[in-house]
Amino acid sequence: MTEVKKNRLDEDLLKANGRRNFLGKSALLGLTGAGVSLGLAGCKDEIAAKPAAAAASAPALGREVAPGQLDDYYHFSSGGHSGEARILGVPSGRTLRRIPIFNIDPMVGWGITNESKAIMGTKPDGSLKYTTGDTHHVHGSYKDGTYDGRWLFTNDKIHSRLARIRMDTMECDKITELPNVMGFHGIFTDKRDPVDEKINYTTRVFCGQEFHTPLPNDGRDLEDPSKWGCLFSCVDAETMEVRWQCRIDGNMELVATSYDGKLAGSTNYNTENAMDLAGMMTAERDACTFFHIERIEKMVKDGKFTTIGSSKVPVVDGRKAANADPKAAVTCYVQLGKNPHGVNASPDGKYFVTADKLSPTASVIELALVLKWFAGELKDLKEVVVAQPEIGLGPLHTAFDGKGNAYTSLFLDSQVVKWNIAQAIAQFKGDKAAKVVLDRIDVNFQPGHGYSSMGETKESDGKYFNSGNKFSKDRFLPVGPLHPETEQLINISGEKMATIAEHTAYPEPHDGIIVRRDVVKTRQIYNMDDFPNAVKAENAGIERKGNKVHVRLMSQAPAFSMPIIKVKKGDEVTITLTNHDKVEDLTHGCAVPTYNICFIVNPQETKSVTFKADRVGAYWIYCTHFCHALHLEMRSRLLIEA
Ligand code: RUQ
Ligand code: CUA
Ligand code: CA
Repeated sequence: MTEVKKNRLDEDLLKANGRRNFLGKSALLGLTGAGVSLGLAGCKDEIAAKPAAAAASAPALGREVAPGQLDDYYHFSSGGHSGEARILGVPSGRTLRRIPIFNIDPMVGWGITNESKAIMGTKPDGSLKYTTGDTHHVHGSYKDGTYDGRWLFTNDKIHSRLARIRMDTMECDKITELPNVMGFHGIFTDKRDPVDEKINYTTRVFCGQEFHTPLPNDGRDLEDPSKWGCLFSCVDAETMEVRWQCRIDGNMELVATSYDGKLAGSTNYNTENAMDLAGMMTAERDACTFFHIERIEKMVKDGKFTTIGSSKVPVVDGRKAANADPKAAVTCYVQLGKNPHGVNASPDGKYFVTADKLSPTASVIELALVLKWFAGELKDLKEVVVAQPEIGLGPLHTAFDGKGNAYTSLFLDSQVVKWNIAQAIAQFKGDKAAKVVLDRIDVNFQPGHGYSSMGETKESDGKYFNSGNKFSKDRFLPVGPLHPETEQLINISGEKMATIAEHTAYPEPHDGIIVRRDVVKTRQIYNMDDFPNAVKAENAGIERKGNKVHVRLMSQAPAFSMPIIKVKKGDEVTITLTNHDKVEDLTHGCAVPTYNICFIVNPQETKSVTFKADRVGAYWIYCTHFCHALHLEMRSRLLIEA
């Protein structure tokens, strides 16, 4: 068994090293570029090595899923600048599917078929508007405080887009571009309506903006960044239209929502409104910005908003100066440690926990107190922070086990730390005997996101924790300068954490959720009637209108419905293909040489492509997806005549 490399430090070692409460600015400048190297240098100080599954108190939770057996959980993760989302099985770590969203995927034909291009967005000439994307976070839709298996949402940081994935087919069905936003990073679904009792499910998605930009970004204020700003956007989960935006001071990174639907919060590492690295680290403390959803929507209803540039989306003022009176405020800025990163809602619905990144602390914010402040019943906003335990260096994200414990990733320490929220609150009140930190485990190396099974729901079950590690160094066979990342699965069901599995991940999954398998109800095959352009026996064949030729094709193993298709040079050819096979897993492909076409049709599915027949000759249209003993014979001749 591979040994777990012991690269850092126990509590005493940290103390002996004289850990600072808050790292100084000059030290931090060193950290940001070389911070990685600080952590990695640590990796070399290998102390003892212990077998991965040594933790005695953890009940057996294996990774083995026997052939023919199914995993207990789905793991939905983002894919970073691959522009996709991914599905794995937990605990096996088996890759189940990739979901192309902002990228082109020739296997399924995403970005190639007319239907997918319409979702991705095209320029007037029909070509794709964007072919790149950077997915960071995947979150599910909720009902009654837990996943309802309806939708997943993910962001594109590059072009500020929000995508929705339907969970019955695991395909993206809508993409919305946020107006006047750049650096759309944090995203979270709401868990219910703040007012209407009956709406106990997700109707909104909240989106945070990380990069300050001129408003609007039309060439004005280029030299005057003091006028630049950041917008918090609310998107309607059903229509995917942007409902409203709220302008704030500072910026936004991660986003969390409360279980009662009343509050959303976003970490704000650039309260300085700075434009460069040094400037973003001048303040000793930054903030978590809270949004009072009901009041923002009331202001929109009452017409108390502006608009920016050509966008019609209502923009409410959430900046500090406009929100000094708690009883009327739509936002408040709760002070935390320096440059906070993650913010996560505890499954009991009581707290947001932030990871303070450049401070060695997490901050625990009691949501009832935030509401009390908004009601004008709290003297000092500072009182909403009810704990600030020291947990280790470079805290980034926190997950929960539903038993009152939190698990925070420590980027610089290359560890995951388990700590108790109630004990942290007791310690903050002065209880010297409080035992806050309960366990630490080394991960390999530099963890970013960590998340637990059902951990962001009321059904948080405290079984598995996935550590998404940003560096793998020498843990796998070398494959050139680009290394894979490491996902490590940790059993958190006992007192001590135990690493039970690890697998590689193609860069760069950021965040994920681990969803119980019974929540997910997928279709086995498509329904032909859901496709208005389905090709059936009665409309199959070639239809010509001027130089527009429509080829309506059917597939049924092992043949396409037309062995010969004749068109003329200069024709605009549309091929619509419906797969008439009804057997589960019987997928056909369709490739057209020279014309750069490749896509698949699943059972009872219809897709189409359009291209200009600009070269004469014979072209074999063939099936790319192994479907039958005569799969190789499954082809048709496309003859393009002069
Ligand atoms: S962020 S490693 Cu894009 Cu989710 Cu924290
Ligand atoms: Cu049809 Cu292979
Ligand atoms: Ca800062």
